[in-house]
Parts: sequence; structure tokens; C-alpha cells
Amino acid sequence: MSMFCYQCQEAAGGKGCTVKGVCGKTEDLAKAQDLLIYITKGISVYSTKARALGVINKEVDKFIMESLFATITNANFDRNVFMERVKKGLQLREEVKNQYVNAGGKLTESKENTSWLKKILGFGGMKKEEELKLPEAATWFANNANDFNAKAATVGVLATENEDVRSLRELIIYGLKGLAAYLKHSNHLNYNDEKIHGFMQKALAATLDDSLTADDLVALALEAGKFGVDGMALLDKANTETYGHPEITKVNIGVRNNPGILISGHDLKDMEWLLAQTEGTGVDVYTHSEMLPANYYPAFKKYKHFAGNYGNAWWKQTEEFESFNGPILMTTNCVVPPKASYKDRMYTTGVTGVPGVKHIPDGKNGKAKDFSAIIAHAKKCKAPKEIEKGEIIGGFAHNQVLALADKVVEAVKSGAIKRFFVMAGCDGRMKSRNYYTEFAEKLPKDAVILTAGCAKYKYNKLNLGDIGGIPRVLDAGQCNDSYSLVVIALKLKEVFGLDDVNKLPISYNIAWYEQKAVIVLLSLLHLGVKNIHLGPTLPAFLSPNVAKVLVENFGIGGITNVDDDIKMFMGQ
Ligand code: SF4
Ligand code: SF3
Repeated sequence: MSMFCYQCQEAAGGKGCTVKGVCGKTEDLAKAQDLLIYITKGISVYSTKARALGVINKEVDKFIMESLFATITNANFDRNVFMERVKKGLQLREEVKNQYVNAGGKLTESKENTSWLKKILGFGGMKKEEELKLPEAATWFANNANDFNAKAATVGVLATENEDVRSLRELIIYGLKGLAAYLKHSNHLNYNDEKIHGFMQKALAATLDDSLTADDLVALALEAGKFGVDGMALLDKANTETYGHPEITKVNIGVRNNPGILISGHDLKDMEWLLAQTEGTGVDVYTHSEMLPANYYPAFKKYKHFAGNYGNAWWKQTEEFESFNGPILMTTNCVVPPKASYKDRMYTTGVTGVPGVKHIPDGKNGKAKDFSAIIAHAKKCKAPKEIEKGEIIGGFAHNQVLALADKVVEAVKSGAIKRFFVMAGCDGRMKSRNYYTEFAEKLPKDAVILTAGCAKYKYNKLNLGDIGGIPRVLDAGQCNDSYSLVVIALKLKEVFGLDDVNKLPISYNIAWYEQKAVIVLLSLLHLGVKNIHLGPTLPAFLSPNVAKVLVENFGIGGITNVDDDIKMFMGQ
């Protein structure tokens, strides 16, 4: 069987990548990732049982979280990393299995022996210990590389034959991947929620359970949404308690004359370390794509060598990294396999990786990562080439917007603001995404866009003006800061004395690309938000029947064309 992957919006032909990923994922990399996910499920069978007995293996928690995160679209292209993880995973599986047994857990179950002979003879009721029927992922072993490769080819997405069960299992797994990414960022700031780890493992194990019905799996997907809200709330707490609340900020998008380092991805701890280590070195730091919101945090704004943001959303990196001239640090997705022209200037860290690209490892015993190699590299480089000039404005996370609540409420009451549009999510390569630029341009002037994630780059540099001093594009931050938009919506619901969040004048026109958008979507569904429109296309992993459930129960829809959609939304 060749590869099969349909986890992102750019899945080939709207169905799935089967020869090579549109993202650049090769067949052997795809299979290694499949095998790793399979192993995490097997570990989760035991770790979930062990947890029920009060045994928590922290190394397992970390391993599963990071393994899920590493398989997110555009995070890691290094097959060796995944194969090493598979080996480590098998060791950990045995370790946690033994912990479970040592804590009194059984690998057998007691059954009545009711064979016909015994019944006729009048015995019956004899107890017999039988081995637990464990899924193969919990028992499979490999002796050599051939075993790994053979297994990897049989455990992918298509191993689940029923397309609806497959669709729901994958919906859950993709949600877990997004959740794992957010939890990892919280953990990096020393915030943790053991219940989220527990849920992730329970849900992974559940995807092996053939007795679960479609209804059970829908319920599990919504439960993932509940943990999605918890995960985003935890990260919000971690970020704001560590770096302060984002505040309204004008961000420079031009360049200075010093050499620079460009930092991309979502990890704010890496941002903190990089800013601290570059201070006084004569090297400036610029954010890229999803790191832009770092500019809004008080703790980072104090650095004079923090020069602003360079470039746009992830998919433009092949041009923009070339013209940046200096080294680039990728802290998370989205990495595009680099061109030779800047490959030697790219560095990965955390769960990211690209074969042949230098990787900055974690510091020992939780100490800061050592970015000195990147700084030394930057000193030898030219200053970035200017590709844009001017400023963009952002920092409208919940604390800042709620500080302006009176003004916002007044504007709604007076009719100056007629409707809000939540347009959070991801950007991507497809031309069809120009829909979002046109949509923003054509929206009535009394509508305000609430955004988060890299989707914003489709309209955050347009001059859309303001309404009585309130900008018409309010950027809350990274994709996880969609949580901020929820907090704002819930506050407005309270202020207007409504009993249902769907009665607010808010429409949801969300752009998705990778799996973090899946957990954001499940979180919104868990909160009871209805009539969310998803584009530019609906996920390939939704089977017709699963899509029908989402349409009928939650009013989920796609997009059509800008004019018709605006008419439809404004009539909501
Ligand atoms: Fe294709 Fe997306 Fe999977 Fe990459 S992540 S192989 S583009 S479906
Ligand atoms: Fe963008 Fe990858 Fe999703 Fe955090 S950087 S939103 S696509």
C-alpha cells in the first residue's frame, strides 16, 4: 500500500495524498508517522488502565504529547526522528505495562466457563482466567527494521475499513494533535493539566476499540472539544501570567540595518530565550507568521532589539526566508522543506525537524536552550532586505478588548457595529483562499473582523479603517488565542443578557489548514456555537455521513462565493 494522508486542507484532489504529500511529506516519512501514532495508541491502552489505578508515568505523558505534535502537518520532515521515537515508544509501552501490573492491574479477566459439556453435566459457574483481549497495537513487537517497515505499511488511516468510523477516529486524532501542541506550549512554561494528558490517552486508546459506535465516537469528539477549551484556557493563563496581557500594539513590518534572526512558529518560551540571549549582541530579532503576536506581550516589548515582524503566513516562507538574509529559527509548524538558497540558514528546535537542517536541542535539566550558534551565524549575515514598510496593529486579546468593553457595547447598541465576523484559523497556499481577502474587503463597513491564527495575513494589511476608533480587524493573537475570541463572545452574551451565545450578532467564517484548527473547531462545537462555516474546502477526512451529522446537529457549512456568503451571513 502506498501512503495515505488526508489530515490537512491541502490533501491532494480534496481526497488524500497517496504518492507524496502536497506538503512535501514522502511516502516513507508518512508511514513512519503512521507507525508512531499506532504505537502511541498501544501505550495509551496501558497508561489509561494504569491511570485508573493512580499510576501516572510523566515520561509517557510527555512522549505521547510530543509524538502527536510532531506529526502535525509541516512540523517534522525527518524520518529518523520518527523511527527513533517508535523504538522509544515500544520501550515505554512495556514500562507502563509493568507499572500497571505492579500496581495490581490484571492482564487477564475472569470468565465463567460455560462449555456445553459442562452445562450438560450440570457444572457451570466455574471461573477461568483468560488473557485480556488487547488490541494489537498494545502487543506488537518488532525485531528489526524490516518488521518496522512491514508494520508501518499496514497501520495507516485506511486500516479502519468503515469510512464513517475512520472519519470519526481521524477527526478525534487530529483534534488531539492540535491539543497536544497547545499543551506542549503550556508545559514549556511550566503549566500542566494532568487531566488533559489523561483524556488524550483515553481517546487514543478508544480509537482502537471496535465496539464503539458512531454515536460514541461523536461524543468522544465533543469531549475532545471540552478538553480543547481547557487546553487553550491553560495556555492563555500560562502566556498571560508569564508575559503579561497582550496590549494594543503597532508592529513595524519594515526592516532595520542590523543583521537579524527571524523566529517563526508558536513557542513563546523559545521567543523569550532568543530575545534574552541576543540582547546587546547587535543582532535584531524579527517575528514571522504565527510568532507575530509575540509583539503584543509586555514582557517582549521591552527589548529594544525586537524589531518587528517580517513577512507573512507560513506558505510564503520560500520567498521571504530567501530575502531575510539571516538565520531563521523554526520553533513549531509550519515548516516548508527549505530551498537550497537558505537551507544552511535554517534551524529547527522542539518537535520540528528537517533532514540536513541544524537542530537546537532542549537545554539540560530544563535549562534555557543555547542559541549561541544562531547568534554567531547572524553576525556573519547581511541585514534583511526590505519587502514591506509600515505598521500593522494587533493585541486585541480578551483582556484588552474587555478593557474597551464599554466602547464596544455602545457601538453595538448605537448600531455603529452591526455584526462581528470570527475569521480565525490558518492561511494556506491555495488560490481559492483569496476569497478571504475579498470577503474582508467587501464586508459592510459596519462589520468588525475578530481574528486569530495565521489566517489574518489574508487581510491584516488592508486598510479597512475603524469604527469610532475600534479597528475593523481585531487580531487576538495566535490560533490558540481563538480562546480569547470565545471569552469575548461569552462576555458580550452576559452584557446583552442573552441566554444563548448564538443569539449574538457574531458569524463564524473560519479558514482551516492543519490540525490545530481541528481542536479549535471541536472546542467551538463543545461550547454550543452553531452555524460555523469552514473553508476554503471542508475536510477530506469528513465522510459524507459524518459531514451530514455535523450539518444537521451543528449547522456546519462550507463557503460559496463572497457576495452570496456575505448576504447569507448578514441575514443571520
Ligand atoms: Fe497531504 Fe496534508 Fe497529509 Fe501533507 S499533511 S500529506 S499535504 S494531507
Ligand atoms: Fe498557521 Fe501553520 Fe495553522 Fe497557528 S502556522 S495557524 S497554518
